[in-house]
Amino acid sequence: MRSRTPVALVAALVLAAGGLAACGDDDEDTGASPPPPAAAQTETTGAAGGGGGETVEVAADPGGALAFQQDSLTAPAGSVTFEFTNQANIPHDFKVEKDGEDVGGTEVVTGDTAEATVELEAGEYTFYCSVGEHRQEGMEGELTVE
Ligand SMILES: [Cu+2]
Repeated sequence: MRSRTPVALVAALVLAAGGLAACGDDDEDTGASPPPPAAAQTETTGAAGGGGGETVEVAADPGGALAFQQDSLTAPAGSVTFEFTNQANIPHDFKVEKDGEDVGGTEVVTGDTAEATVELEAGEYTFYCSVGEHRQEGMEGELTVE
């Protein structure tokens, strides 16, 4: 007389149920800056060979506030391309400064994007908007190059 209890089947179900519970590590939140709202820009990794250099995205407040969406930026030393997005109806640009001297930046754009490639050495920089009083109104931040 053979036992036909489907032991294997029961075991499979138990395993499956157990597996479902095994997710959800608590990731540590880095806190600080709020995530840019739906800046869903897929990074266009220019498949064009060579070129090198990193791309850093930065955006002005799309709602028209005199602010960048980023308080601070980080970039690797070397050739860095800043992709600046200004969806607002107000002209802005993106400038990079070190020790009070401009080292590069984009043209002024309104409802558009602009790019600037800047050679950066490790150190602390400031980025800002050079239009009108925008910088004084808060359109500046820290750029750390490492
Ligand atoms: Cu501005």
